[in-house]
Amino acid sequence: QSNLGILSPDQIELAKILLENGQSHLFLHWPEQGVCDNDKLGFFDQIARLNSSYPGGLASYIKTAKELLADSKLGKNPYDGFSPSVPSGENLTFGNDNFIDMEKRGVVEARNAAFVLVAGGLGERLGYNGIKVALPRETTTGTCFLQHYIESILALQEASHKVASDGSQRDIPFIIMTSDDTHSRTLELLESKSYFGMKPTQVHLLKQEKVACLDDNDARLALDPHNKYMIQTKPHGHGDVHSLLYSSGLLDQWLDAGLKWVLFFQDTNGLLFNAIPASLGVSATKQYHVNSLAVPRKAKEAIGGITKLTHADGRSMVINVEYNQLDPLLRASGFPDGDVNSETGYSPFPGNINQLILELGSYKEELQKTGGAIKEFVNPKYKDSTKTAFKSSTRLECMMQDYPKTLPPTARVGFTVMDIWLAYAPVKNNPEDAAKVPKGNPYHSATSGEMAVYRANSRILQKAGVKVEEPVKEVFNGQEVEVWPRITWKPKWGMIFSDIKTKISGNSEISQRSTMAITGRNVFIEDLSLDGALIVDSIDDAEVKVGGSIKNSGWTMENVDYKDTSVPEEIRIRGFRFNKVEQLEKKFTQPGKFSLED
Ligand code: UGB
Repeated sequence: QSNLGILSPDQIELAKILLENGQSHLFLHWPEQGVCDNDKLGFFDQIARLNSSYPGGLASYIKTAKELLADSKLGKNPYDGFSPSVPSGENLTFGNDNFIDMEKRGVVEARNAAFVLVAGGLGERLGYNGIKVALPRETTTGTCFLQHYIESILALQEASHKVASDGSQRDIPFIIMTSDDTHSRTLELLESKSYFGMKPTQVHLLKQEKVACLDDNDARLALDPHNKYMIQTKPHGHGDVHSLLYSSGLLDQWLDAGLKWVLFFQDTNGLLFNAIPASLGVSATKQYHVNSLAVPRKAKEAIGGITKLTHADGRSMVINVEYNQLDPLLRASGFPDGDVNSETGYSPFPGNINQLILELGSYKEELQKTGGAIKEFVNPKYKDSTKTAFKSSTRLECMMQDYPKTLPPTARVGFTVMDIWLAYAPVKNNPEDAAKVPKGNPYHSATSGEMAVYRANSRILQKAGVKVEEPVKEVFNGQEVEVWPRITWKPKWGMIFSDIKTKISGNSEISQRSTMAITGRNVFIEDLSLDGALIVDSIDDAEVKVGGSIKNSGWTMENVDYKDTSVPEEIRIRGFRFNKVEQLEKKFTQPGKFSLED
């Protein structure tokens, strides 16, 4: 077209790709050369980005979109020909001998691991204005998710170095996938907090790009309603993490350095590091290429179900079936009641918590074949039953847990089920929606996420021999939750159960109304009777014995309404705040041996 005369050869190539793939409508409104030329150049900058950030480029995106939209129009089931059944995997029980062995094995393996956090999502369901990793995991200490993740990785790294038979001291790489919505705020948080003690060279941010929106069944790209020289874009989903890792070159570096494992995790699960050492131990013992972490799942809960799919032609795979697809799949394949709880009170399909452990060698090999592209899906909202027009533009999406879909049948794909109280408490839902969750199903809110941290820590201490009083039920932001004593510790105090047990001796008890925050490393609980609030902070070279009877007015909990905008958002979304009436706070800043009386 004559009005493309200002363009460079590269830009002309891009224009050709668009024209050859049914996108001439993008240029129809373009005025003659000399008018809006800067806008036109801006358009091609964006097209170049969209083209280079997608495996196979825009032509491939449009081709796949046409195919998936045609399937969707026909109402084709992506699981056609497959019948679902309940897969078998590894079940771990916290604290038993097998669990302890797996944790120890996991610690040995940790120095051969890289951790990848997918944190490009804005969390629309939560409706929080900031980035989710900056939210406090709990408000007793105010430690945010990102800090907790980094401190957990550092604690694992240190524990792993201690048991390394060859004495090697490799730093564990930590990758964070961000997006335009989260990138700068994630970087600012890291920089303002000196990377929470991690070496900045250990941390890599990989930013995912959004993908082009589609206006109709012919996969015509949608123009931005506010700028007709821009394509409208939306997030492509967490599956982008694989192509970004592949194109970053990091996988080769890791293989050269002798790494063996890549662990993927999501932005707001405050319990996940309770599950990592043991499940990494399972991966190593079973030599799994793919290990998905799972928890018992309530039917219809908004987490995917791990399912064995067997095709009529003999193929079979163990894969996550997303929550909105599991029920229709079951109904279509001989389970007329669909996704329902069994007599255990849970769905027979374990719930995917999207924490994946991949074996690096086979992962790299697979990505070399696929370029990191993950099987996509499309979810258009049609105007009517003719399925000819959309209510609003749609786009292709992909999920990181769909990685195994392209693996050969020889791949060792397994999963590890753990107790919910130990492993899974995400913060995804806003208070209003959480209050509407059917009774018995988890709220997945800021309230339940924080309460779950206290419950897990209390139960771990109970298992280690401390008499921790049982919880009381309270309602915050319309959600009834169990309130256990507010017990927290830093990961370096104890990453695995056998380490935690070495920090506890004698007969100790903690009342339900108590708060206990341990921020030091060498803090030993011995014959402690706590009824109130106790805060112990110590440098690594101080060895502190925490014992005796401590009674004070403690920290009480006050209700806060989530609509009360005079209270900071990160507090009001949990529905309570602490009133720090009285506490025993001890700081030990010198090396040596101490007790609370010192
Ligand atoms: N994320 C990105 O990094 N980029 C994106 O484009 C989108 C998300 P959600 P979802 O464990 O509870 C998943 O929105 O996708 C990050 C699993 O698919 O919180 O609804 C985002 O920042 C589901 O099977 O969850 O559901 C966040 O860290 C089930 O396991 C992560 O991706 C469910 O999580 C997840 O995004 C669960």
